[in-house]
Amino acid sequence: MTIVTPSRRGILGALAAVPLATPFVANRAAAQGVTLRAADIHPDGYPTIEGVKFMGKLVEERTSGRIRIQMFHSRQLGEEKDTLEQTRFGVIDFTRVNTAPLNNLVPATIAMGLPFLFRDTPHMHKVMDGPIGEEIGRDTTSYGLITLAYYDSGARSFYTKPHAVQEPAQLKGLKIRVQQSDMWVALMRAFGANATPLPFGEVYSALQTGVVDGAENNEPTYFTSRHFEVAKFYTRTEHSNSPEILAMSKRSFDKLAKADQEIMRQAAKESVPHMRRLWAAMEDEARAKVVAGGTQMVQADKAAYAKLTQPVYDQFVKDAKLKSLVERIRAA
Ligand code: BDP
Repeated sequence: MTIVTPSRRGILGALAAVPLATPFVANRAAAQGVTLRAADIHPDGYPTIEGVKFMGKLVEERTSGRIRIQMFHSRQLGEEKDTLEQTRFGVIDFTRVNTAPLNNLVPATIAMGLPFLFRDTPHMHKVMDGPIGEEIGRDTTSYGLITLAYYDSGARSFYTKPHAVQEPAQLKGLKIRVQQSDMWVALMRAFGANATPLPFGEVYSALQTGVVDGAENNEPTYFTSRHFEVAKFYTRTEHSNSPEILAMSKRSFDKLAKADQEIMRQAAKESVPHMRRLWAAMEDEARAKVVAGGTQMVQADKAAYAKLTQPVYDQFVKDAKLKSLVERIRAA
């Protein structure tokens, strides 16, 4: 008898709800076209989704319709940890995730989320668009993932239910949801909060029912997830600028002809400026909407937060590779 645990049922259930995928076989692709599946947890219209759709349009044009990309948004294929696993094993062809769920799998990705490491968005772009981004991207390959692009994710800040958290001392005793990454758990501890790792889809009800007192994210996500309805204080700590990764399953990638692989890489690359334009507009829009919805925007004492982060660096930037990445990111 197979025991189906709730989480397995979740994944299988999600897959069953989706139209049956055409098995991806290269010669079949040549003969009748193939539809590749992409997963994202965000709702339709979110800049990451639009980035991948833009890429899909280019791929379809450049392969004369032989290869199409179908986007499954809004967690239709599961939470990020699930879609990452499924992408690694070729069940899904692409997944767009934050760097955090990759941290425990691909250590180099930790560098991208470290607190206060990127000075601002231009600094993050410079690093991710250059040799460091390429180097970290290469590292995902041995885990079955081809990194095709880095998308923007702005800066992450706290949002809380009971009060704002201008000073880290105000986080004491608060349960704060974090992404499922050891580095993120350690960071919350360093700030003095109680870390509660949860999948993204559980955060709204966790906030509502008091399982957590707060979470942290960029403004667009705070808005589109409607978390602003249940946590009204948004304190600008801007403690991390961890970007998003668009990864393709290596299994799916390897089945493509060389020329099609190149089309895929190039289309993903061209989707980045498109995504970034949408992102900048979305940040402004989200800020205005949450304030109109009753959010109090508060400026944090960022220096006080930054001062507490050394233990995270001591714990996670230990080997030569991470040390060198951090040094080079700082110098960029
Ligand atoms: C958002 C990222 C998404 C993460 C989410 C989270 O775009 O990939 O899943 O944060 O906090 O900003 O889980």
